[in-house]
Amino acid sequence: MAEHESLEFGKADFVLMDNVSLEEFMANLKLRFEKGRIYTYIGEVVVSVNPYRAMNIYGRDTIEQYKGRELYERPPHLFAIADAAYKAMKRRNKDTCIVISGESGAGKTEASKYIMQYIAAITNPGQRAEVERVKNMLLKSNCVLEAFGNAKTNRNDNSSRFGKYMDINFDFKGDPIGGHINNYLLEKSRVIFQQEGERSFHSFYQVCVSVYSSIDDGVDFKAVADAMKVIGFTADELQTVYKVLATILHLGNLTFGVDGDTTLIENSKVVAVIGDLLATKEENVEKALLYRTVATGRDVIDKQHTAQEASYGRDALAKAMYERMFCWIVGRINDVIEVKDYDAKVHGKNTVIGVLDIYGFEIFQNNSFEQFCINYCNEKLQQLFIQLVLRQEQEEYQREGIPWKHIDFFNNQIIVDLVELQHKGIFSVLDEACMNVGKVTDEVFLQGLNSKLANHVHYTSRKLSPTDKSLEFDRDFRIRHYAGNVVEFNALHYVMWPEGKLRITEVTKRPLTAATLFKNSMIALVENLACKEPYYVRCIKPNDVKSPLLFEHERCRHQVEYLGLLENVRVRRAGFANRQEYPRFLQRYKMISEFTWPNHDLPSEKEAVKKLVQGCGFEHDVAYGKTKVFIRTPRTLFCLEEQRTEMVGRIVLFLQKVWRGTI
Ligand code: AOV
Ligand code: MG
Repeated sequence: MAEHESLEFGKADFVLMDNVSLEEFMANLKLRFEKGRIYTYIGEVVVSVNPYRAMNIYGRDTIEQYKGRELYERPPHLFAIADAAYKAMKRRNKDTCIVISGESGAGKTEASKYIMQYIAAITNPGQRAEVERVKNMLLKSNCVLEAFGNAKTNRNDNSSRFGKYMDINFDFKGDPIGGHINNYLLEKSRVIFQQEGERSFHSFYQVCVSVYSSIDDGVDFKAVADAMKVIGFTADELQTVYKVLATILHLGNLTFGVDGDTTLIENSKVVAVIGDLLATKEENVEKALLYRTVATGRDVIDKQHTAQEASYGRDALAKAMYERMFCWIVGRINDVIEVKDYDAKVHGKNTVIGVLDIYGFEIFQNNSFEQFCINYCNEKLQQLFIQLVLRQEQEEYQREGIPWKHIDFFNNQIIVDLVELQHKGIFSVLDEACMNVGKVTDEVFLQGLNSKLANHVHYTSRKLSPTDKSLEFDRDFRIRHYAGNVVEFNALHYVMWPEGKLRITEVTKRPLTAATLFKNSMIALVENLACKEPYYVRCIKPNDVKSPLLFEHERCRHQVEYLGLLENVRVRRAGFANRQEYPRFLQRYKMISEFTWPNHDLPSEKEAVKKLVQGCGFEHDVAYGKTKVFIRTPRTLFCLEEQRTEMVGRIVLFLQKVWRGTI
């Protein structure tokens, strides 16, 4: 429980609520938001409410207050969770990760940046130049990735349109020596289409320096260019990036028409510009846009596109160019920040802290393949949270024979299965539909969904529910997500995803579809997170109008419910903050009790631990499992640690005296 805060600001830890009820939870959340206390704990989980205003709580002085302190010593803060993840990594040699979740605009990306800034600020006390260089690169990479991977949406002026997982590697001293970024599915359709009120990726406006009221693209352009130079992009590489951006912009201006049997480009001047930018002849550009190469038997011929095919091709080219450039930029950053084999040998032990900042759950007017993937990704992370925080916790108590009242929570595994299950899930059906080269893919896809998922409670479609007014078009289908939000998709949008179609290569090896690639990357991500010690930040968006004053009760309640925060409080209250196997516990604290130091004569280690705990007066705060001792509040652990430190000091002093012969 966090101290140093008056109750006037509400309860700093939801675990301290008088009654665990939704009303009390909401009242506390609201009070704290209104008092400018945007962070509140549930044990070690940070709940954060987006303040929508600059807060004076991230400066150097605040950092100093959190550095090396225990979680419950200071008011709740992201810095405390970052410090806890850092300490666990450094003291116990554990890989840790910080998982930040919440819907679009809830404050995930801002949180991830503050966490990285904190870690940068508290490390490298020796000011080693190489470490400073690495830290600078890691921080600068954010600015570059946001320019190319973020965009203004109706939910968020700076919405992440890609998922990002960043590992920061530390040496044995606990200083950052490198990192690695994994990026997940960029929403590249944004390059060719944006909904009303939205923009394409920031980078396009930065090169054009258009002015949008709340985004100063001109200033950002300079900042991004400087950051890229610091990271090591050469002047040539920067020029190339600008040329690719310009090419994509010009591609967007191209229109196609027909003259008799011939498809033609209506604005040929644009072709010349594109040719110039790509350093190729105009004819090559024209040919690439108007023809496709097909193999017929032994011959390879150029077949002319229809005007519509040509415009699909133009869009696909623009999207692919942007995506490849984005991946190339990520790759270039990784080249520079990755720990090289040589460094690893020099630095020895190498542990990591991973920071995950993904695109949040979202529903648009038209939801296509990309929203589907984004929302599936959020389902996966919710599943991980359930497994690690809720389920595993309960299972461990059961295994250890600790009395435990089961707590119900909604398990979203059923929706994860709906999407990813082999043969039956939506991704599998999509893959199958894509194999029917030549047929009308979206129809096959929808038929497959309707036949395989007809009885699934989280799926329906216009065909299955013909009277449902919200399913307006024949190709609409709907998924009920864990967030309780109902999201309608239109199968038509799926066909506009050319990578989803299989192209058969010479060796008849089928390339994996975009859907399968994404699914695999999510499964790998979750596996990677699951083997680290996780820390959670759960972000809440207080209103839809970016107001610092408005706490929309219904909106917040909904998020509290679907994030499972109340269940989290219940599990935490019934649970124990810390647990250790008996031998390990004894080894660490045996010197603080006369019954166990230097040796004990009790029948088992469990009995010895009991005696030790009783002697220290912590009996009321502890439970004994089959193999582990469970400690309810962190304060008890803190006291044990303090006593241990004191005893170790005394023992060392004693030994020194013996050594010097003064005793
Ligand atoms: P997101 O990452 O969760 O959405 P952001 O982190 O981009 O959301 O936050 C959205 C906006 O809210 C920011 O641009 C800030 O204006 C404001 N904001 C968030 N956190 C803070 C804070 N701690 N202090 C002040 N302002 C804040 V998305 O990427 O769309 O899912 O995909
Ligand atoms: Mg974001």
